[in-house]
Amino acid sequence: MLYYLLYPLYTEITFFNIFKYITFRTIYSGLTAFLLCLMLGTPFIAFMRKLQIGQFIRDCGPSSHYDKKGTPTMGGFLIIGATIFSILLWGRLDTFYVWITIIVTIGFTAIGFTDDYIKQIKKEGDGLSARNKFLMQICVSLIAGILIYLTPGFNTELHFPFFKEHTIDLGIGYIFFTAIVITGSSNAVNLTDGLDGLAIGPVTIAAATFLLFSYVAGHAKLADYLQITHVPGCAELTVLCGAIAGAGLGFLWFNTNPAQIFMGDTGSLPLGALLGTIAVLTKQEILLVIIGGVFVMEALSVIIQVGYFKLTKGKRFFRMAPIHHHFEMLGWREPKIIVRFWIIAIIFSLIAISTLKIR
Ligand code: 57M
Repeated sequence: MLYYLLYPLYTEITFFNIFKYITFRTIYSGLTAFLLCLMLGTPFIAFMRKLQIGQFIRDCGPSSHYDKKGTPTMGGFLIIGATIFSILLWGRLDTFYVWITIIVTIGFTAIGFTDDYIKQIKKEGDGLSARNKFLMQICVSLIAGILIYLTPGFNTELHFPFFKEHTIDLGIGYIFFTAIVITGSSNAVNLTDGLDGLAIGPVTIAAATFLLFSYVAGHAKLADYLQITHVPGCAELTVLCGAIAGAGLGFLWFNTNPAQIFMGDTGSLPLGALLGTIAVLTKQEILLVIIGGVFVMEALSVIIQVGYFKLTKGKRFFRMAPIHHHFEMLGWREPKIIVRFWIIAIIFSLIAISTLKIR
């Protein structure tokens, strides 16, 4: 919005030329989202408490979670609201990719809110059935996949980190591949959101990492020099990534242990879907496995646990899955687990960034 209002005035007021620069708009998109979460956090928490929308704690979980009962949830409205406000304020809205990410965000926020509403407000057990939730996610993801596939000039080739000369062109299959990436990423973040700050920390780190990749992929000369796919128009996703990272830090202010609010599926589902969408749009679909390494660890731990349980007819590979609960069962205190997972997320991010130079 500000780009259209102020940049054209730079001939009269030279300072407004600054709105042309993505770097400037990214920094202030992040700061705007951060300050919005910071200012609205306390009144939002008070509002949720007034509505008595507090977290239901299942009795089969770690006993350390019992005192979390009643913690306000659906903090995802804060994160997503701040993110969308910031990208609309600081982004260039003539970029189709930005609107695709907004469509995905709204779709997955609606799914997450529906699940939270059934669980936390209607107090009906586990919310949406896994089947219905998955079907709704696939529908939104397929819409995104079709929109991306129909974007003129979009490259349907898969690129692999470290082996930049090898690509696989998926053709129309890219639509279904996109749906798998977005849905998988959404559910992986959802599984990770089981300790204070455990999901929002790596989400913020991943968004900051994609900020770099979208900037490079959106600039022809940089993309050519680093031998990554140039995606015209994806540079504006840098501003979006700045907003996500800023909103993530702002939410973490309240979600840090002991959490004053949880993001709920209202936050975890769209945040994961956003990371998956950005990975596809920046042509870093495979690198998402490294950038989102913590989320992959968490999802894999569940797959291993359930598979091993079935194979051994009742034995558990981990003391409890996802893997953050396993460390709780080992006696690690919550802050220790969280900060160590953040450290791992930063290591994954640095490895992913290193692939820009390794070829
Ligand atoms: C998402 N939700 C948290 C909060 C958050 C297949 C199975 C692995 C599924 C998994 C599951 O139910 N995952 C759902 C994780 C829940 O957090 C809420 O959900 C939102 C995210 N979707 O925003 O609203 C609990 O997590 C804790 N929490 C915090 N701080 C936060 O900032 O402490 C969340 C955010 C909250 C709070 O206690 O209530 C969750 O864990 O459910 N199931 C599990 O993860 C369960 N594992 C399990 O059953 N393992 C089995 C098999 C199935 C793999 C096994 O190991 O044998 C564990 N989680 C719970 N109880 N709550 C253990 C049982």
